[in-house]
Amino acid sequence: MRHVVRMRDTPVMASPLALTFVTSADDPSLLPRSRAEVAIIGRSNVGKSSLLNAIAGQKDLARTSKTPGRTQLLNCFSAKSGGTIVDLPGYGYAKAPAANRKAWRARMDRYLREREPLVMTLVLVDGEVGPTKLDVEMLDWLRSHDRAFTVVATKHDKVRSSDRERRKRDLAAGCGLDPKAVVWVSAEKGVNIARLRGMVLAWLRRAA
Ligand SMILES: Nc1nc2c(ncn2[C@@H]2O[C@H](COP(=O)(O)OP(=O)(O)OP(=O)(O)O)[C@@H](O)[C@H]2O)c(=O)[nH]1
Ligand SMILES: [Mg+2]
Repeated sequence: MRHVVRMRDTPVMASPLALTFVTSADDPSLLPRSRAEVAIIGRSNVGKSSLLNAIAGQKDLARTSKTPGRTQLLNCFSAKSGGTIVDLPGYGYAKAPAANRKAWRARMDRYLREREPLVMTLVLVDGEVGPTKLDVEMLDWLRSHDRAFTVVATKHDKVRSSDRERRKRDLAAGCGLDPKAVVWVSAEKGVNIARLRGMVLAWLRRAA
């Protein structure tokens, strides 16, 4: 697969990745030019905005919410070191009207298919819940369109330590991956955030 950066090969980055909010766009064509872009995608409430805040070491950079479906637009942030990160709207919010879900789907397809600087899509999967049907569909879509992705399992702190080994195996198997390919994080407790920052920095340094 293109653009694979393995966790063990990348330096950890203890200091926050300096990010600045650029724009919220409802269409990918309105996003700024970028050298390289990393996208964050996952079901509603999985912890996308929290992860972005943790990477940036800022509490309120991306809005987080207990109300699912909060992030409706493509929220674009630029890294001081170059490149951009996009926090994408969450999928699978049951209460969203069908017309909204359809519009979301079309927007995502267009973004993932056409966004030229996109070098890596982080697919967030809830570590407590495991991959949902929509997560698996998203992974299948990315595979069939030959788009590079990395699965990030969130909320590591919510999985009991006695369950973790089994959960790691099950979550990876549900995603069709080797357990070593999945990055487990906790935005709340800072687990693996420095490692993920190092990986993001490495991706942003690559030209698309
Ligand atoms: N315990 C725990 N809770 C978390 C973690 N990350 C996120 N959460 C909580 O999960 C909820 C959803 O987090 P968000 O970051 O807003 O999720 P999101 O994926 O951006 O949601 P949408 O924007 O609606 O798609 C919030 O209540 C967060 O506090 C984590 O690592 N551990
Ligand atoms: Mg969000």
